[in-house]
Amino acid sequence: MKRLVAFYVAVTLAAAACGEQQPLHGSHDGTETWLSKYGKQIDQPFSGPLAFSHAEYARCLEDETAAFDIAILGMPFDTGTTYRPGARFGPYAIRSGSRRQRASRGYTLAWRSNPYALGSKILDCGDVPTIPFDNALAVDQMEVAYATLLARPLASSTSVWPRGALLAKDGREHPRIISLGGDHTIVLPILRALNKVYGPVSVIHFDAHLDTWDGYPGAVTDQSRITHGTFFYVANEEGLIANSSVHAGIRCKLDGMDDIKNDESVGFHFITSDDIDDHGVASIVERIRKRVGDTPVYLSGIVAGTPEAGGWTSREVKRIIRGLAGLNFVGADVVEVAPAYDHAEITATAAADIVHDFLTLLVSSEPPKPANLPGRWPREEL
Ligand SMILES: [Mn+2]
Repeated sequence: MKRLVAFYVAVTLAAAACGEQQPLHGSHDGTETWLSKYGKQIDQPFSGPLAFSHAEYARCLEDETAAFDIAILGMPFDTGTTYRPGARFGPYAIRSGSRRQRASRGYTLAWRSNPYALGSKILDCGDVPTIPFDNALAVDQMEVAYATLLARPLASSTSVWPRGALLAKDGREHPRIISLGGDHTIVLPILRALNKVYGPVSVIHFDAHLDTWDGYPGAVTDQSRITHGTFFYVANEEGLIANSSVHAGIRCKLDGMDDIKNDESVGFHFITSDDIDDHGVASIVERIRKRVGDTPVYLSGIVAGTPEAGGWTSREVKRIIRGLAGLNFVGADVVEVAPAYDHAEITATAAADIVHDFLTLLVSSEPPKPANLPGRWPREEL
């Protein structure tokens, strides 16, 4: 009862603080403007232009004055899929899934920080207008776009990631990009662009599939070798991947153990989806950290795409991601969100949430430490 009274007192006080009830017949006298009466045009979660988390948006490829430390970049390319096309609508879907996110409400208990409030300028740079009729042309467009943004100066006048300058071949700190796919093929042009800045990078690859196959039945031309299941093989042929890469969550069917031998020759070790039950999150984190060490790391995360039963939950993936903070991340992506197969936007919402984790990951120097938060279980009175 005491609590109920306190609640009503609080509600009454809040109502008084927020102004008076508007008369039902209307009160506009013709002189007040929106700005004078209601202030800024702040988007509701369901209103406003479609930028990631209502962030500032620029057409960065053509606007050379657009400044950022971390860019969100859409790559709506989906003609490298072997099964379900439709991820060209992924950037749209992930941005739509992010509409309940915003910079002023970016603090999470899990990280105990807000990535938008730690000094880095985060900008939604729009989409690469990939051509849907010619994969070779589209792959080139994505590489040129990525390289263009990588070459931009930082928005911040001081360093936001000191290790970045040490890792780059030119000794300069480069911006970092979180790409929204698109099918997984987009990683090949991304690795080509990153290679020119950092040399070969380790890849942490969250996926059911290896994506290191050397071809696809009937794909007899050079371009048709490049698919969302073969791009790592091609990347290794081109010397883009360090021999310290790792897959996480593997559970696909294989031709046999030759696939694993081939995978190892491409530069990967792997963690299966069952390993989370046998070894736990902490061991998986430790194994990934040990594998990539202090090399430059590219993080690639698939959310849906070609579905395989028995995968990790988004909660498990989020915990692993948090454990990876402090590694030398030079870029990241979320790929294979195809909204046509996404019931009630659950995949797009998860993908947008993981992008928020990636943003926090890029601005965090170490994993969040467990803390006794007020009210957190276990507490005697609960
Ligand atoms: Mn994949």
